[in-house]
Amino acid sequence: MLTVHHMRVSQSERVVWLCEELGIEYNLQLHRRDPFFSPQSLKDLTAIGTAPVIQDGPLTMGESAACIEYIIHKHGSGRLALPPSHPEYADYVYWFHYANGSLQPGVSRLMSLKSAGVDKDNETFKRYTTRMEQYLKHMDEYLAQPGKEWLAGKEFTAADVMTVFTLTTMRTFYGFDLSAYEHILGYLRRVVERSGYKRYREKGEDKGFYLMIDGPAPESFIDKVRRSKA
Ligand SMILES: N[C@@H](CCC(=O)N[C@@H](CS)C(=O)NCC(=O)O)C(=O)O
Repeated sequence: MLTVHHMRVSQSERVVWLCEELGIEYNLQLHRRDPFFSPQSLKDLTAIGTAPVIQDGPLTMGESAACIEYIIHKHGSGRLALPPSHPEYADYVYWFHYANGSLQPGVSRLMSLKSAGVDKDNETFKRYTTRMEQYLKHMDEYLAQPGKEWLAGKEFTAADVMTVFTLTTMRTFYGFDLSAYEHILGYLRRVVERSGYKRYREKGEDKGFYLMIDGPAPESFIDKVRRSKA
């Protein structure tokens, strides 16, 4: 049986959500941050020690995109991936890779600069802030087009599963503002209505955690910690 290791409030939400959308059987192992990074129980599983991790027979594997492709093709009969013959195949491949190739690194860079105490007026900070705005505007413009309800058009796919963490939960680590992106906000409202997403929130024990689908920037974890120490 497939085992999915999920660390609460982390990128591994993608894998739990995927399994719920596919409706496959899996064994869920929950981990909690200790206090911010991975607990020893996760560190022991892979060379890098980050979440997610999946186990399937002799296989133990991390890296969300790899876990998602593996599960779709080994356990999901290819569902939620689009085949090359599909008219929206290029959109599917593009947005699937955009998630961890551009969008997530875009926020991670800003989070790292902020946690290192770099000022927002710093040239590098400003350059990466502009780049992040470009990433979001690009996605917003795509979703504004007729027939682009999801990132691969009319069908919900794994490209959506890859992307939503960065637009929601990640905002607790770096609280960026989505107010200017009405089509992204509309998209997020559709996402959270999905029964698979609701089941992930329940089973992944992320339900008590504030759903970050509103426009204004939520207070980030870094700010909360600084405020509590002030
Ligand atoms: N590119 C990796 C990133 C994994 C990653 O950095 N996960 C974070 C959770 S959001 C983590 O485990 N952080 C804990 C740590 O670095 O100790 C993926 O997509 O799986």
